[in-house]
Formats: sequence, C-alpha cells, structure tokens
Amino acid sequence: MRTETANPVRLSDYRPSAYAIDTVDLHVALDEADTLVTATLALRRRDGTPSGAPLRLDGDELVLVQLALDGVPLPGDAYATDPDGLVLHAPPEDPFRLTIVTRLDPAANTKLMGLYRSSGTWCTQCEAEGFRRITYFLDRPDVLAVYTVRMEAPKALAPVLLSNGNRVEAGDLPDGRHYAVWHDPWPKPSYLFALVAGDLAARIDGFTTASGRPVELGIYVEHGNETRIDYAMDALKRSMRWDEEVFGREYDLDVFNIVAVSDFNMGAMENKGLNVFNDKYVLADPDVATDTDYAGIEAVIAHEYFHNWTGNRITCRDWFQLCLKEGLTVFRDQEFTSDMRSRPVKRIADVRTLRSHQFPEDGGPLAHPVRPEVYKEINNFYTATVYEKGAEVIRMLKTLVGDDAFRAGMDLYFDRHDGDAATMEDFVACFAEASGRDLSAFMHWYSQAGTPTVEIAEAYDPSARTYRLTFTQTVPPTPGQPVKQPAVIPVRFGLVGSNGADMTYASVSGAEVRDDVIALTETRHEVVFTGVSERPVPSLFRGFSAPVKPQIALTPSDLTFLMRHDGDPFNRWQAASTLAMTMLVAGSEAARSGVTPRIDPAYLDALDETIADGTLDPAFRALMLAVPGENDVAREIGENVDPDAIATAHRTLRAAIGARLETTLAHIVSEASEAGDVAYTPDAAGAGRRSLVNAALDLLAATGRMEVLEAVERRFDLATNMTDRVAALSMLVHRNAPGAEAALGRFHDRFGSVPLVVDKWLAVQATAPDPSTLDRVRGLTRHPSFSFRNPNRTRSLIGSFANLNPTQFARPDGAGFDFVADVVLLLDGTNPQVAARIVTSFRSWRSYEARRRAKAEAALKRIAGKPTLSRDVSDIVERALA
Ligand code: B3K
Ligand code: ZN
Repeated sequence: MRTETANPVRLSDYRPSAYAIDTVDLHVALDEADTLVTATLALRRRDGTPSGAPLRLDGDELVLVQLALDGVPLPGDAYATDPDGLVLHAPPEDPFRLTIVTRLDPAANTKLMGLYRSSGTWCTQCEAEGFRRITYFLDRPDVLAVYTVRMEAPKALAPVLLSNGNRVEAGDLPDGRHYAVWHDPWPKPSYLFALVAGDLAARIDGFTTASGRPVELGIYVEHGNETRIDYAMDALKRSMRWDEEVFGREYDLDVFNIVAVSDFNMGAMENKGLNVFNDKYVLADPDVATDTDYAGIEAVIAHEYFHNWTGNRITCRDWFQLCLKEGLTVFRDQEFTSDMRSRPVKRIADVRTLRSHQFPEDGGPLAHPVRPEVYKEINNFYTATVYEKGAEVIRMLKTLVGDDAFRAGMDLYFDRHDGDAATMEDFVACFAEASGRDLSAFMHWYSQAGTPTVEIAEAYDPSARTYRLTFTQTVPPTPGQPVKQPAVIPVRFGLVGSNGADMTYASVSGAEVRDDVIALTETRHEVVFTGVSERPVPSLFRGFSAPVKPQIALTPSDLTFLMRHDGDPFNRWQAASTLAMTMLVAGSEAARSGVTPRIDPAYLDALDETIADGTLDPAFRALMLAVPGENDVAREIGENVDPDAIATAHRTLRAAIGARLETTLAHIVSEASEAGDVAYTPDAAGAGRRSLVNAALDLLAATGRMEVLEAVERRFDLATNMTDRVAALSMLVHRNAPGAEAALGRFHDRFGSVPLVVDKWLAVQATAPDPSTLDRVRGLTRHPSFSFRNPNRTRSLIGSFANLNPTQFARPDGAGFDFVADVVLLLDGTNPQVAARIVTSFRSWRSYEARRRAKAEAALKRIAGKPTLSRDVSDIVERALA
C-alpha cells in the first residue's frame, strides 16, 4: 500500500482526522551539513474513532531517524513508512506522545517548500503542505495545536533565531552554538508554522494597540538592505491601525516579525507572528523601487497582517475553503489600499487585474469554482479565481446586504468562529443572520465556475414615461459543469439624464431594487422604471458591482457621453475602455485583411477633454489613457486569435491617440519638467503624477517621432527615481530606439548588483515586441545576473516573456512555446511549483488560430510526455489538454 490519501482529493470526502494533536514540541538543531528535527506530538483519539485505529501521518521526502511512543523507541514492525507518510499500526487507547526524529538537508531543498536555505538563511514555507517535509504530521488545516519551538544553531552563522509567538528563552551553548525557545499560545494549523535562522539585519520598532498592548515590531533583512525597510515598517503600522479602526481587530501577541528572503516561491506568507516575505515585497528606496513596487509592498504587508484574523485566528477546515481566508483577505487589503490611496483608481486597477488574470482562467480549460470541489495538487489552486474572484464575491455580499449588515456579519463571524477551522457555509451564515436575508442562492458564486454574461436590452417609452431594462444572464459551461444555475447579481446603477446628472424616477418593478442596486436572481428580469422624463443613458454595474461580462448595445455617442459625465468614475473609465475595445477588435480584423482600421474621432475628442481636465486625479487620467492590453483584446475576440493582428491594431490606436492628443500630452510632460525636481514621495499623489506623465510620454512615443525618443533618452539619464527611469528604459527598448542597447548597458552597470532591479532589466527585455526577443531571452538565461534557482529572476525573465509578450511567446513558428516548454521541463526537476505557474501561460492555447494552436498543443504534449513529471506540472498540463 503506497498511500491512503486519495488523489484526486474531493471536498465530498472530507472527514475530520481520527486523532487530534494538542501540542507540538519541536526541537530543531540546525547545522551547515544537516539538520535534526525532533518533534514530540501530544496525540489523542477523537470522539468516534475506534480504539486502536491506525494513525496515519503525512510525510514528504523525509528521512526517519527514530520513532518513540511515550519515550520508548518503537520496533520496526510497529509502524510503516511510505513516500507519502507513516502509519502507526496500533496506537494506544489513551492520549500518548509520539516522538519523531527526522534528518533534513535544507541546502539541497530546491523546491523551497519545508525547511530550506535562502542566501545562507534557514527559513521555512509550509503552506499548503510543506510541514510534512519537516516532520511526520497530520498536515491539514483542521488540526490545531499549540507549538513550542526550541532552535539551536551556530551563533556565527545564525545570530538571529525566530519562530512563531513570543520568545520565552535564549542562551549560549558549547562549541559556538546558541539556542532560543519560542512559544505560540494560539492553537494553529501546521501550515502557519515558521522558523528563521540567519545572520540578518533588523529594524525594531513598536506599536501600541487600541487597548494599550505594546507590540514589538521587527523587520529582518539581509545585510546591506537595512536602508530599505522604512516603507514596509510604516505600511505595517498603518495596517495594524486600520484593522482596528475598520474591522475592530487588534493584534494578539507581544511581537510581530517580518523576515525578507530572496528565494521565495510566492509573494509572502502569513505564519503566526512571523511573516516570511519575498524581499520584493519589503525592500524599497526611491532609487531601486518603482511606485508599483511601493504599492505592492503596502498591499502585501497589509494582506499578510490581515491574515492574522482572517486565516490564522479563524482558519480553513480544509483546502477547498481556501477562499475563506484568501478571498476575504484580498477584499480587506483592497479596502485598505482604497482608504490609503484613491478608491476609484484602486477599483479600476483591481478590475483590470481581474479581467487580465481571472477572466482568462474562468474562460479556459483551467476554470474552477471559487471553492473547488476536487484537486490533484492544492498548490495549483492559489489562483486568481480563489483570490481575486473570491474577493469580488465578498464585495458583492457587501453590496447586497449593505454596509451595516456587512460589518455586523463580520463581527458575528469573528465572534462565533474565533479559534475554528471554518467553512464558506459558516461564513455566509453570519451574513444571512446579520441581514435577515436568505443567501442560499448566493452560494452559487462559490460552487459555479465561469464568468456570467449579462445581456441588457433597453427601451424608453416617451408617452408612458417608462424606461425598461431587460437583463438576461447566462453562466457558461466550464470543465465538469455543463449546466448552471442563475447567479445572484447586484447591479449598481444610475440613469444619467441629458444634463449629466442621475435622474430620478417614480417607481421601479421587476426585481428587488434597494437604493441604487438591482438584485438579479433569475435568468431574466424585466425592470421597469416609471416617471422617467427622458431617455436616460444607463450606467450599469457601477464600480464593477459584479464580476460579469455585461453586454449592452450603447451607441458610441452614449459612451462618449458617459466618458464625460458619468458620476461614477469607474464607469467613466469603463466607457472609454469599451469604445477602445470595439476599435481594437475591429482593428485587428482590419489588420488581418490588410485594411486600415478606423479610429472614432468622437472617442479621441472625449478622451482629450478628460485628459486635459486638470481637476481630475492624475492617476485616474493615466488610467483613462491606458487602452485595453493585447491580451484583453485576445480574450474579447475569443477564438481564432492572431496576436500579430491585435498588436497592429493596438499600435495603430495608440499612435492615433498620441497624434490627436499631442498638445494635451506634450503639455502634461512639459508642465512636469518645468515643475522640476520635486522630492520623491511614494504616496498616491506622487505616483499618480508620475504615471500620468509616463503614460503621456509613451503615447507620444507611439507616434514614432524621433525627437520624442530623444527626449525619453534624456529623461532616462536624468531620472531621479526608479519609476521614471524604468518607464523610460522600457519605452526605448520596446521601440527599438537607437539608444536602447546603450541604455540597457548603463542600467545594468549601475544596478547589476541589486537583484530586484536586475528583475526589471530582465523583464523590459523579455517583453520587447520584437522577433529578436526570443534569442535575447535565451541568451539572458546564461547571463551571470540570472539564475533558474531564484523564482524572482525566473518569473521576471520567463514569466514576463510568456505572459506579457503575446506576439513573441505565440510566434507563428512555435519557437516561443517550445522555449517555454523547455524551461518548464528543466524547472520541473528543481522547483515544480514555479514550473507549474509558468505552464499556466498556455491556459488560453485553444483560442489561437489553427497554426499557433497546433504548435502550442505540441509543446504541451511534449511536457505531458516527460515520464517523471511532478504532480504540480502534470496536473496543469492534463487539465489544459483535456
Ligand atoms: N497564504 C500564502 C500563499 C501560500 C501559497 C502556497 N502555495 C500567501 C497569501 O496568500 O497571503
Ligand atoms: Zn493570502
């Protein structure tokens, strides 16, 4: 028998574990050569488990040194090990202690799961199933235990010893070694365990909670990065305060530590009291970090901190409930950013991310519900659907029940489930109770995959003064789910009158309408407004009130009207986007047939007016200038996609904008340079100004005028911050400017020793829409600044190429696909999680035109054909090909 753990794992098979673990005593002896872990688990049979029932513990690539029961070593026939774990055949009837000694080689751990070394620092990553790579355990989120961790290490190599909770003891040992003991009073699942040991620099600060509890805050980084901690520390304090003020949640330990490491598979990890971060989301100063980096740090610091309540104090019963903590925590970090920065700008940015990441997932072979019902490899479900769509679902819940009931529901959830491993049903029940509403149909959002389409027809009857909106929704079939139920869809709306203001009406019927929200619950609703004095322009799904694809045939003049007048900034932006999308789709068709695409002058006029409006937030204006990306257009077209035709349409539209808006754009650029050197501040206002100027320059450069590129090169040389510098570099490289190569060289000369900046240098080159890019990327894999062992480097070069360079990844000769497939096969042997992430860039392969489709399929099949493929990669390629 190899395993009792079924694969695939199904939600319907969930059973509580037969045994519980109340305490874990971990003794970790760290050494250069090897590491010895002694785990003592206090186990007891759960009610209902027959006495003597075998105990099965999870394990992965472990070397067992010794196993003892209540202090007595066990004979070999008392237990059995296999590649997936260990079985104790006949555990005692009464509570017992199991002591397990395992030997690890952290330096050889290239998967970066479990205990590994990153630039000489020992660190851990346990979510989802990494703890079983440290010791045998009931490695599942519903087994909550109190941990005490004693770590020992050579003092010279690891003066800093950290784990979860509070430090209760420390001291020196013989032979230059020392130790520390950490105790975490809060019962937690194994995935939240962490330890860090290394020679790290620290910034120590403090925070006093609302109720007066002092908390020591520490941020630990590799030496040399001490000067880049301030922003993260400030973001942490703001997050702590915000969670108290907005959600009434206080921190609950004496210390909160963050450690930044350079080799990390994901963004960061919310381990109790000891967050471990990819250093990309901690380190910043204006010379090396862009505005986007600063915003990312603020959001990820907040996200991980917010997990302390949504994830740690209340955790998930099983991994199917991942959205319980992730969707909710993303929602919370989005709200935080909205409060710290601009709410409309944040909303537009989030919707862009949702559409570019989640919509293609939902519309392709990897589609799955926000709460999946089956998985082969759980690490492949940390997806845009679970995170971003999961956050949208929470947002809809708030829209439907209203702000007050939402807050009451959250309070009830914290109150009722503190200390629990909970489910989505538990969560939603709190809102049903707080609002008095039946939310059973709302649960379809958790169980049904696919992005609903909502078709809307409108009719105004001037004699009856009625206005009718007919909504028809379709939830498309997705893998394993051919038939769908109608979703509950909140439509926030306004009826915009000819004076630009929202109109009033006498009554409304045909659906539940509360305030400015229509709740669609059926496949079809006819909503009739009476007392409507003129035909309004409908502004629907304001603030993107539901993650759906609305289809309404508004005329171009309706859309330019909304661009100018909609009271909802999101829909002003959406109107511009819709118009641009229509032109891009038509333009791509035109490019295929060799016709020059038509650009609507009324759109350009309305855009010019908006951009010239100095009363509008510069960040908002920058977003208005950003037309849908090439991948967005491909998704809209949906089938028989030709990325080259889309790129042509995209270039043409952007050049037309650059030409028509030249005066306005040039004014924005010159105004900024006249204002001269304002000291850099990474806040929303500064970032917004820079984003507008860079967007303006990029559009001017799109006209292909040489003097613009010369100005960009000067800007590159004179830049006083990384945002402007890397924006200029990218314009030069992506337009093949004469100075591009030299600029790349100067950039590397100056920043080649800062790995996070090297990432930008790699990404700029990998995203150049040029036939030479593939060769360049191949060459860069051999550059001394690059390493496949580092996930950040790999994502910057390979991930950027595969996801952000549509014409070169999908070259018609298939060479781009082949290259990425080679990389996936290579990485599969060392870091399957990163390999699996990269292979998802093939997720829309079926929508290509026939030639590219065949090449992509061949590349996927070649990956699938590798005899020893990891479960991570095989899971994705099998689903992609199914
Ligand atoms: N919870 C972690 C992600 C873990 C991913 C495991 N493959 C970070 C986060 O979402 O906050
Ligand atoms: Zn999270």
